[in-house]
This record gives sequence, structure tokens and C-alpha cells, in this order.
Amino acid sequence: MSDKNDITIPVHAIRRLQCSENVVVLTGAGISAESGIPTFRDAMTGLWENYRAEELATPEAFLRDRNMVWGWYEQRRREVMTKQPNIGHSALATLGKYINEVTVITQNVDDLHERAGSNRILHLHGNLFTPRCFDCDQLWNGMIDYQAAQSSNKELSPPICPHCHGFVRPGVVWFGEFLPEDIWRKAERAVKNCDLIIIVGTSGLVYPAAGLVAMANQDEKYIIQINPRETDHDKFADCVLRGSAGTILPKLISAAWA
Ligand code: BV8
Ligand code: ZN
Repeated sequence: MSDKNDITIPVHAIRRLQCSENVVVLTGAGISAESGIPTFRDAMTGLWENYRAEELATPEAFLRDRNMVWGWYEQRRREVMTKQPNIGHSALATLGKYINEVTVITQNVDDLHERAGSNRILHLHGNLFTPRCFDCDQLWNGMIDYQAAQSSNKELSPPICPHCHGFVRPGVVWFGEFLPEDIWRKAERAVKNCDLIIIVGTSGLVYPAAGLVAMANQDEKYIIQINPRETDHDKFADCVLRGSAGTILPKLISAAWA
């Protein structure tokens, strides 16, 4: 990976950012990597090491083995609670000081953008903190049995819904499930109305989220891609910044408004 300090931000990217009124930031698991949260496609650990994330993040997996799936999400939720937003999340949160309207569209299910201080956030794939009933969809706000959860890698049986006695499921969008209609509409509108979109830390493999970038390209938005590795989104980008979120984002902001 190139040295942290030798990345220069092209002047055209700085100028475009400086004169933008309305910016969208599309984030993926990569922006939380420097907080110590494994990206979605990083090796799966512990009880789940023999599975691919795509295999567990489905309603079918929950119906097949709810204890294993609920245990995986509990493990991830507890892990997020022990982590902090990193300098990349904080840099995005300061964007609002210089730009009239900043919308963070995230595929992540953690709450690090919220804790960093971003305030207009659209969670396309839900989050780890709003479990709901698998059968009646009611939000579940009971107390998770932390003692059981502390036993780390054990399978955990999900709580029971007090309304219909169904099983509680994680409040995320699984593969094969539709994204929340209102959130998706807001995300599409945010991209339509923006001057510039910054893509940070996503492999661009998951749809319809990844499709927002092609949409931005069709509408001739200025696109900045931030990722240490090449992705399908590179071909749409006006500016590719090859590096990590924690290095590039603070650099980009200080280059525009030092
Ligand atoms: C849908 C929540 C309509 C759960 C997630 C068959 C049937 C049905 C649908 C499909 C199908 N085949 C394909 C589909 C569409 C499917 C899909 O896209 N599949 C993919 C695998 C091909 N999509 C869906 O199913 C969606 N719904 O289509 O509904 C429908 C409905 C019914 C029938 C037909 C159609 C729902 C998708 C939502 C799935 N849920 N998450 C959970 O988290 O457990 S997606 C999951 O992937 C996460 O949200 C994650 O964020 C997301 C995307 O991954 P990334 O964020 O990009 O993370 P990844 O690890 O891949 O990459 C990390 C990147 O960061 C890398 O590029 C790396 O280089 C970079 N990086 C690393 N370190 C850093 C960094 N960058 C910056 N700084 C660093 N330090
Ligand atoms: Zn219920």
C-alpha cells in the first residue's frame, strides 16, 4: 500500500468540493475497518469461520439455524459497542461545517457515523440496534441477555416477541430482502439532487446500493472514489484516491478548507 503521505489530491477535486452545495457520501464496511470492525468480506471468525457472510445474512439461514445467525449478529453488535468511530468518520462529520447539505448513505449496520456526529444518515441495510420480530415485524426493545451474550462464541437463542411469540431477528436487511422503501427513495433523491458524491470503503458488489454510483454517473455528478483497492466503481470516478478512509478523508477536507 502506498505511503500515507504521498497521496496528492488533484486540484479539480478540491475545487469541485469547495464549490459544492450538496454532497452525498456513500459508505461501506471499509470506513469502519480502521475502527477495528472487520469488513463484510474479511475472513469470518470463530463459530462462523466456515461460512460466507452472504450465506448467513439471509432469512433462509435464520429459519434454518436461528441460534447460529442470532449469535453471529449478537457477536457483531457487542463488537461494535466496544469500538469507536475513527478519523474517517469524524472527517465526514465535519463536512457539514463547510457544505450546506451532506447526506451519508451507508450500507453499514454499525452506529459509528451517528457517534461521530454525522446527522443526515440513511442506513440502506438497517442496523444492529433495532431488532424486530421475524413474524409480526414489531420492534423489540427488550433487554438482551448480556450474560449469555458474554459467553462469546456460543450460539444464542433469539428472544421471543411479546406480541405474537415469534422469534426476534436482527434489524438488518438480508440478501433477498427489499430495502426499506422510504430510505431507498430518499437515497435516490439525495443522489439526484447532489453536486458531488464521495464513495468510501465499499467493494461495490451489493445491489441496489452499488447502483447509486452508476445513477450518479448518468446524471454527470462529480464522483470521488476512496478505496485502497480497485473496485467496479473506479470506472465512474472523476477522481480515484487510492488509500484508506482514515488517511484520505482528513487530507481531502484540509486540502479544501485548511
Ligand atoms: C434486493 C446487512 C430486491 C446484513 C447487507 C438473488 C436473489 C435476491 C437478490 C439478489 C440475488 N442475486 C443478487 C441479488 C441482489 C443482492 C446482491 O446484491 N447480492 C450480491 C452479493 C451480488 N442484493 C439483495 O439481495 C438486496 N435486496 O436486491 O432486493 C430483491 C428482493 C427479492 C428478490 C430479488 C430482488 C439486499 C442487499 C442487502 C444485504 N445486506 N448487510 C449484514 O450486515 O449482515 S449487505 C453487506 O454488504 C453489508 O451491508 C456491507 O456493507 C455490504 C456491502 O459490502 P461493503 O460495504 O462494500 O463491504 P466489503 O467488505 O464488500 O468491501 C469493503 C471495501 O472496503 C473493500 O473495497 C475494501 O477495499 C475497502 N476497505 C478496506 N479497508 C478500508 C477500505 N476502504 C477505505 N478505508 C479502509 N481502511
Ligand atoms: Zn411478533
